[in-house]
Amino acid sequence: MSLPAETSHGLPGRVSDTIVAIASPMGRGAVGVIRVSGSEVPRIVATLLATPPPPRVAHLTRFLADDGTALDQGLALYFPAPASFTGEHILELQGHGGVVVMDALVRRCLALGCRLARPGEFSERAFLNGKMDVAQAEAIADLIDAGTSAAARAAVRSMQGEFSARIRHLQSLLTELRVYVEAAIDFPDEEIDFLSGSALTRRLAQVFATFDSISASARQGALLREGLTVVIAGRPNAGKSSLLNRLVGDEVAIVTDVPGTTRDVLRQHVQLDGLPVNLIDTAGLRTAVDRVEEEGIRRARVEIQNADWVLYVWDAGAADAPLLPAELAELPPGVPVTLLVNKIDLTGAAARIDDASPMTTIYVSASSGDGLDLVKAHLKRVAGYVGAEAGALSARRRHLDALDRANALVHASAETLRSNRALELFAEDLRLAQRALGEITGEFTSEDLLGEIFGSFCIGK
Ligand SMILES: Nc1nc2c(ncn2[C@@H]2O[C@H](COP(=O)(O)OP(=O)(O)OP(=O)(O)O)[C@@H](O)[C@H]2O)c(=O)[nH]1
Ligand SMILES: [Mg+2]
Repeated sequence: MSLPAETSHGLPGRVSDTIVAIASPMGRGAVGVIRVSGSEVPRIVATLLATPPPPRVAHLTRFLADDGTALDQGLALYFPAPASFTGEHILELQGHGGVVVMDALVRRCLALGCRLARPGEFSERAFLNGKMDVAQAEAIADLIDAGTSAAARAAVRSMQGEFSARIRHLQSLLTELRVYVEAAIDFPDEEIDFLSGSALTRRLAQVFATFDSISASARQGALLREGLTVVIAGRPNAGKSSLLNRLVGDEVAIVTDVPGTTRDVLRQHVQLDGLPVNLIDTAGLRTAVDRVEEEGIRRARVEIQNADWVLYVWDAGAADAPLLPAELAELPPGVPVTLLVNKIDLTGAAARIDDASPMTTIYVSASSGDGLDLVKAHLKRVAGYVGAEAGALSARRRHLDALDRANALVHASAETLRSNRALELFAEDLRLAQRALGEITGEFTSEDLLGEIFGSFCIGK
């Protein structure tokens, strides 16, 4: 795959120094892998290996020290440029995975003119040489980090270029639209036809539908990768820890009838049909009675502030129900909240979900487990999770942001077009939308952001 000629990141297209890194995990292992990439590789092959390996064939040989003795014996794989992962000459050594032997091989490569690779530098070179785009490189990192098999499958799809291909398809739809609009600018006599005709409406509808379907797949992928952070909050004794225990299926939190039992923030990871959820139990919110509780409540508020979703637990038997709205109003604005009315086993109410505004209320019993399935289904629904097998593409927040920005630009611009017929503005907004999409693949990504993305990868990748 080739990169478009116009790039904004200004990184050099060719990097010639030769880098080395241990690509396998640190520590002892049956096999340890060392990767070398760059222009010096042919010379290193000639000096380091007892016998020269044929290109792209596993070759058993000795890896030599400077005095000609063997440092190790193993497989050498030589990939001459450009048919390699980075697009440069690559030598991969599969030796014995001991700390000392791996270290000796790296030192030998350094002595032969290599330098140590920075984190993600192999992937960065692959990107610079047009071997893959940034979204694909990120998908490799996501595959390595995948915590569930659903997340891994989504990462493989993106790594193979499915996400990038769909982004490029969307870009080409925008290009067609631009060509169409620019033709209307050049031939103003036909402008009326252009605006009133159904062709524009049809094209726009196609663009918006494509935006929606990519966003949906990407959102699933981001969810699978990052999960949903759900904070359980509420007054002391409302049953927060009991609820956590129920959702986790284990007695992880201490439950007593003493108000103020929980002080530390408790984190538990659960999966709802493949959707990773970080559940956080917190100290009950009230005026603290001592310094320890005060700190617990402060931490609880920090967690609430950072939550994707808050489950606010309320004791169904609480005598001061009129105070509830004021309590809810104290929660930070912008954080979505669902009210859980707990302990319905005491009031005799039925488990149910009430989707009325301003917030959904679910009636549950942490003791009996009634209504917990409603809570789980509700969380999956608000997360927009449609199931592990729904064709998710591994994606990151920055991808979703770029998609949303591009989508908003086209939407807003189409609106103005209808009211004031400013074709030039419309064409310019389409160009900006294409640029936003180009940030996903790295076509238009600042050098700083690229550095940040690749710098978060592991060494040897
Ligand atoms: N009957 C009944 N009792 C419950 C239910 N949920 C919790 N409780 C009881 O309520 C008391 C407080 O429960 P916790 O889960 O510790 O409450 P909490 O909200 O974590 O309290 P703090 O940690 O002090 O903030 C315990 O005695 C629980 O057994 C429920 O659904 N029904
Ligand atoms: Mg508790």
